Amino acid sequence: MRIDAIILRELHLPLVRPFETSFGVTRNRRILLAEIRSEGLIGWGECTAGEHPFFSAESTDSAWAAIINELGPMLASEAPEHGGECQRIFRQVRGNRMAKATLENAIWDIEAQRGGISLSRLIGGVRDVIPCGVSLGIQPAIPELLAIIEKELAAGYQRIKLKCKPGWDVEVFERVRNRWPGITLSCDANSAYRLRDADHLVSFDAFDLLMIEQPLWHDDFYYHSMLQKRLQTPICLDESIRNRRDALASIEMESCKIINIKLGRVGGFSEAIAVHNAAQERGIPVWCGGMLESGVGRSHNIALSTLENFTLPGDVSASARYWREDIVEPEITVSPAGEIAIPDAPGRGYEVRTGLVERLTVRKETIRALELVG
Ligand code: OSB
Ligand code: MG
Repeated sequence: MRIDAIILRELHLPLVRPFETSFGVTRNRRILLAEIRSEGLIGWGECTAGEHPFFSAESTDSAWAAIINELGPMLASEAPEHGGECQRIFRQVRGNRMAKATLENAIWDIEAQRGGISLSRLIGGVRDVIPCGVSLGIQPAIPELLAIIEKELAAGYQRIKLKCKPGWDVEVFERVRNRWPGITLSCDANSAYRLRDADHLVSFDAFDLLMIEQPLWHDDFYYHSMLQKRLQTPICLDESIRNRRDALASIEMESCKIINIKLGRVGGFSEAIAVHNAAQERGIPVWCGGMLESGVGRSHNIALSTLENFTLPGDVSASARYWREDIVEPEITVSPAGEIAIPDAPGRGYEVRTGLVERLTVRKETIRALELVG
C-alpha cells in the first residue's frame, strides 16, 4: 500500500467520571490519533499512553515526539503490504511500544479494508460476540463503590475488577463479597505492593478472586513467581508483559497463570497476536485490558478480543461509561448479556466522526517521508 499521508492529532476528551488507580487520578484524557491515508482508504490508530509516564515510561508527549520525529517518517518512506511489516520498519527504535502501536494498528485497519473483511477476520478472530467486564477505580468510600457495582451488574457486565492499593483492599473485598457472594470478582493493584506485603496478599485468598493483577513491581517476573507459590489466587500480569518473550518467561517461571494483553503495551497487533499464541500453546488464558480508550482504540480492542484464547471477560466496555459523546459511530454498546457484538463491515467497523474529532483537536501535524541523505 502506498502511504499518501500520516496525520497525527492530539484530542482532549474529559472522562464522564474521574478514574483513580494506585498511581493516580485521571480526569481528562489527552489522546493521540493517527490517520493514515492510503490509495483512497483511511486507517485509524490510537495511542494508549497516559498523560504522565506512570503506567509505563511512555506518555502522550513522548509518543507524540517518537511518532513525529522517528516512527512516522520511517513508515511514510515505506509501502507495507501488511500490518505485520511494521515491526521490521520500526526495528531501529527501541521501546516506544505505544507509539509504534498507534501506527501499526492503523495499517492493520487499512489492510482489512483493502481485503474487504473485518479487522477481526483479518487477524483470525473466531467470535461474533465478546464477553465484557468493567474496571472500577478507587472511590472516596465503600458505599459509592457498592452503588457503582450494583449499576454495572444490572447493565449485564460479567466480571467486576476492583482497583486496589494498601488501605483500599481487604475491607473493600469483604464488603463486596458479603453483598454479592457469587459474582466473578478480580482486583488490580498496578504494582502497589512489595514482597514484604506477601502475608497481606495471601489474605486476599479468602475472597475467591478470579485473579490478582500486577501486585508487585511493574517490570518484575521473579518476585511475582515467589508470590504465586504462596497464593491460591492466580496472578495475572499486565505491566510486566511487553512482548512474546516476556510472556514465555513469566509462564516458564510461573510468575502468573493469566495474562492481560493490551495492544499499546506490547507494540501493536503483531506482538499482541504473538503473545496470545504463546499463551494459548501453554494453556494460559488471556483477556484484553483497557487504557481508557476512545472509540478508535476500543474498536481495535474489540477485534483483538475475538481471538480464540481470549476466554475471560476483558476490560473493554461501553463508550458511555467513559465519554459523554464518543468519537465513533455507532458508539460501542454492551448487551444485557454483557457482550459486545462484533461488526462485520470491512476494517474496524465503527466510523470515525471526523467533524467531532476536528473540534476536539488541540494540535495536528502531517508527517512526511524521511529525506534520504548521502
Ligand atoms: O491497569 O488495567 C490497567 C486504566 C489505565 C491504566 C491502567 C489500567 C487501566 C484500567 C482501565 O484498568 C481499563 C479501562 O476501563 O479502560
Ligand atoms: Mg492492569
